[in-house]
Amino acid sequence: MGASTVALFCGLVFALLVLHGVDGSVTGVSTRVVGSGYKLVSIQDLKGGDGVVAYLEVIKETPETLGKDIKRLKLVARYQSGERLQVHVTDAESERYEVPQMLLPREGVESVESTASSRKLGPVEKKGVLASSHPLEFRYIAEPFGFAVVRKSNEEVLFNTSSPSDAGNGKPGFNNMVFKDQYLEISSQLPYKSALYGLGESTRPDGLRLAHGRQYTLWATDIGSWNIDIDLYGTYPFVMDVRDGGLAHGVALMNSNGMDVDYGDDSITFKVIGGVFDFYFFAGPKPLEVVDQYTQLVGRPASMPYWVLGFHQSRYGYKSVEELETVMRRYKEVKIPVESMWSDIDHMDHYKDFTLDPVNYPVEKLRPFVDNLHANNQKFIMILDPGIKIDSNYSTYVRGDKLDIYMRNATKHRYVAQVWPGATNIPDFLHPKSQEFWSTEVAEFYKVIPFDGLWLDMNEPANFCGGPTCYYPPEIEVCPQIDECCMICDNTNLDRWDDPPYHINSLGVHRPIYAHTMAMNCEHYNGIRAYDTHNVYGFSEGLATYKALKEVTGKRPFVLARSMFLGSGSYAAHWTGDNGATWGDLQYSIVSLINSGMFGVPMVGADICGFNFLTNEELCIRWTQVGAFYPFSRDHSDIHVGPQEFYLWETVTETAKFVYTWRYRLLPFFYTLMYGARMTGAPLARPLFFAVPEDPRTWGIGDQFLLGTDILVSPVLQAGQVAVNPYFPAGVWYNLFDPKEVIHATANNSFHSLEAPLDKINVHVRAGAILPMQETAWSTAEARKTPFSLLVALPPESDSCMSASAICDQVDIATGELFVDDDDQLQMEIKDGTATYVKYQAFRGHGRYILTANVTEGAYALKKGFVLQTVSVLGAQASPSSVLVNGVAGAAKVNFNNRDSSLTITNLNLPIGKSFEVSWDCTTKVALTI
Ligand code: MIG
Repeated sequence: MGASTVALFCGLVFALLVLHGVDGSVTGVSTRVVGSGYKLVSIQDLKGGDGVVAYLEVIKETPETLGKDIKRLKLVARYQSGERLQVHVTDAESERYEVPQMLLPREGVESVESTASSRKLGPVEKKGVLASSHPLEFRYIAEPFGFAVVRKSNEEVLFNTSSPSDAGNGKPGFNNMVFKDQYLEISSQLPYKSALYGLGESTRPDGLRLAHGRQYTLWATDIGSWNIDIDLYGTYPFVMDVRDGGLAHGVALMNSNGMDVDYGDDSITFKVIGGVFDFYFFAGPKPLEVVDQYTQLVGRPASMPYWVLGFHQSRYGYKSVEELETVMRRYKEVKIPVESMWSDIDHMDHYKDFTLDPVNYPVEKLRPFVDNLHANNQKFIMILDPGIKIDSNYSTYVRGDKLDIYMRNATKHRYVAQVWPGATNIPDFLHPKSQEFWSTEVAEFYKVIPFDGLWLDMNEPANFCGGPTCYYPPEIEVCPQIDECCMICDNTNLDRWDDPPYHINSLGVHRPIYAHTMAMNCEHYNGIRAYDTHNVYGFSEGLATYKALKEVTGKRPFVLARSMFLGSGSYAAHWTGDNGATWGDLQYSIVSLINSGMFGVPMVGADICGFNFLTNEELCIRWTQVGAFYPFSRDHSDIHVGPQEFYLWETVTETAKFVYTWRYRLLPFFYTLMYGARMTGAPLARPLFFAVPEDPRTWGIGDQFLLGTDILVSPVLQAGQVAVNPYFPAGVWYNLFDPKEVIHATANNSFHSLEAPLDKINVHVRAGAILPMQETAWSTAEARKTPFSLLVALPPESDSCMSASAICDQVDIATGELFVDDDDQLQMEIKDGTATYVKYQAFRGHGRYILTANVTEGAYALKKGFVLQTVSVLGAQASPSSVLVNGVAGAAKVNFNNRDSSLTITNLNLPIGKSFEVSWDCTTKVALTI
């Protein structure tokens, strides 16, 4: 592969609209394939006028090292609802693999119909293809063919596959879309040093923004996430792009083949080893709108049961049911609530799915343990690996064998992988009968142990061997080393699937892609190869597991999965895999959470205190402080390291008791955020640039996160550090734990240095927020039964509106919301009888503060007897002399705390399911100053 291509652009093309930065050198990663690209031979409007269908022909073939060029391509560009533009390019003559519709249902392009009349083929289509109401515009040039996506409101070019060589910056241009059977390449020009995000999954020491000069490889890989900058478990070909001024858009490439994405100083290049180009452009322009538009396409995040928000304890290496009991007892002794116990592969009989070890985890002991958990409102989650041990005495295996749902190799024999149980077959979750298989296994096992959720590991899928030729020599009965390959593999004569012409940069060493997974020439029931579906294997297992749980329990399922893809978040939550107990891993965890949220998987957490390597007290203290604010909060560790339950160190215990008390009080807030995620995709944990995209200083902040819009978490992430200097969006922020500490941030005064002694984490609440809360308890179910309260964070010194003639009583000064539901219902949704939604608003004017609740579908909350008892107001001035509840004085108790200027109104007894109004007069003090 040579440097870059020759582009015979003259000055007349639209591409000139995008001349950005002129300096800077060509970065190393962007080696592009030399080619002359394609030319447009015909283009027609789609019936309905929402786009075009075009045919392209290769101008001059590129060298055949990576295979022959596909001669004729068909391109469909379509404006879609949801502020989305699709650009789909495939072979004009024959069908190619695309992400299966059964996983990700979407409008196909096969059925598009064009109008009879052709568009004129000028050298330049200056106007582009207009859909009048759409915020984006598709433009193209005919030869060499290139397209651009333009934001109409400001004419900004968001994506541009043509880059003139004479752009004046001395850099070679590109116009060489390459389209071969096993190699697709396309580049887009970007502003110099653009701000991009996304392209997961990997661990990012560079921070939140994608780093110029790096190559991001997307290939589902079973490798510990303590390894930085390499392709991890999941793959998300999705980019968010923030431009000067703060306008954001998104780009998703709906393609599950392996790919390298090169990010240069002023370009991005996708190098994909199969499938089609199926780009979706999301117009934004707010970051949250991008996520909204993206999750409209790939699916909204899965609804979560309430208990998922509790604290979870897990460990690989709990030796017996007795040990589980001890762990639960010790947590109880130190008074830390544990919502659930997790069971890793330890409970299995020789690591076989859906079995119990008869010695250490016999059903006679495990079942009472689980029943007891349930009696205490606690939960039990069990792990599953996809590999099914080949064993004719193993009923699960036999049933799968009968249904014939296992993957086959190129010679149509069952493919044999080696995982924990030894030789296994791998279920084909695309097989029409695989759902029946999986649902049956889940149902049978559920009868034995009524688990509350399933945890999917090893679903890249992992294989301790790998490649097309591995077999067990007959003399080997049991592997001497359980997690190392003990099959014989001779991977010298590989076909073009196991050894494709282009080697993606897997693990940073261009290792063969069959390594550590099934052979690439393995086939699904319909002949589709693992080569194409590898990156959606985890998705397919996640979907099957979700459906199985739904059928078996009849309730809202909970699935936690490791290997994910665009859209997996509709079925599963995610943990960041095998991180390490290092300060670096603690830091990177925040970027990983934020990224997962952007990918449509907002229920996410990292193993608290670290999975791999021995943790230590200081690290575990800090990690616990942050982990209590992760959307998904779980302590999990490896069998090879010592235990790390919170009760093992007094300091960790103390800090955990403090932060989890707050987490449990905030459960209604967290759950309402999750409802928001379900409705609009909005992540729970968000980066600061979501709040202040117009301030470029926020673009790189990856060591703090917002929960929704109202809580800002600014943790210590380094050893020995006892101060932080976090960024605050302009406004007033109260220390959540000590509201006398008030931060006044302005655009010019954003960073505030704060003390952070070892026992303290800085968490702030935004003035303008109303947080719904309850009381802490031993479990989320018990917490749900406690009285509700509202934390109303008012901007302090509320002044100008206090005169009787004030005009601002129409504008709320604080808002919040609450969603409560019966979480046995499949989805979180406002529904008569099973869910209630309340909007809270605070106003001021005419000398009074007014807090209102507006209820939608109150019946559920009324039936449950949910009651609001207390309103705590931060930023109050002094004690009010009259508090009216629905216009009536007297009932409530009022207390003003001088120390932190907080006002507590309690004994309210207001049903959550009924709208209300509480008001109090502003103080003489303020009134006099007006
Ligand atoms: O090969 O099941 O990421 O959470 O404890 C290791 C044992 C397999 C990897 C998972 C980890 C889990 C472990 N698993």
